[in-house]
Amino acid sequence: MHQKKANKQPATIVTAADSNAAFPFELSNRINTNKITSWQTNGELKYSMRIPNFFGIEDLKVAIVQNITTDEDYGLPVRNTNLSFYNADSLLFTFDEEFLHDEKISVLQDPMQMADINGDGLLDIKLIFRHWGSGRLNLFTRVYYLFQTPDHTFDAFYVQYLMLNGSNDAEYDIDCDGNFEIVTMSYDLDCLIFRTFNYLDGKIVNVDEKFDYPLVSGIDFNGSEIQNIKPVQEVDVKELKPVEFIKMN
Ligand SMILES: [Ca+2]
Ligand SMILES: [Ca+2]
Repeated sequence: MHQKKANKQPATIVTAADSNAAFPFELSNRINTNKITSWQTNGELKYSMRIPNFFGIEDLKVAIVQNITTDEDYGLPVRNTNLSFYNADSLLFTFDEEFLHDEKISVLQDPMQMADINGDGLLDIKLIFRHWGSGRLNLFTRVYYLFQTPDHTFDAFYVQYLMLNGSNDAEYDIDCDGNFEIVTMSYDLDCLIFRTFNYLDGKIVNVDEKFDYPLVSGIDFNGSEIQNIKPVQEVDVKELKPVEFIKMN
């Protein structure tokens, strides 16, 4: 029986004492991704890679092309980037600088990962672009999820959340149904906030209600690392900034 929750919904409060893991979802199945770093370079500003048989018998080809133009107002160089995905040699779509904050992209630093995130038997793609800032800014990460569709193209989404240094995995199968939950981390009201999302029927849907999320944890930051996790007061979920997955195609 579904019951409407009260407005002042206390989020689940996490403390480090709950388990040996820092957060409860870390006890769930963590996704096992293949990191893909085999970029071929064709000149300093062009990179490509081909993943054999990604779409059944067809290959996935990914290409990054950058070019330098001059800023009209200040005469400074501006790097423009296109990121394109192909089924074999047939172009599926291109992300341009509207979505790619060009100067932050480094194919050497930003691994592309491959896994069947939603458990439908079709491989999916995740691209991680870290913010090149200092301190807490280092945790801000732009992530692109490309879910393969049965007709061998993608449903592509963009989201921004926080990632700890050295961590690339945000997908856990909390309810063991084969569809990995995307667990986003954000920083709001001086707390770490964890939310859960699934790719379902071509959309990204929030599934916090299913898992009694969001999880809320108090933290101390030491530079860009979380130093300490401490209990917090109840948080009004309605006051939290939403985490938005933006459909890109
Ligand atoms: Ca899949
Ligand atoms: Ca699941």
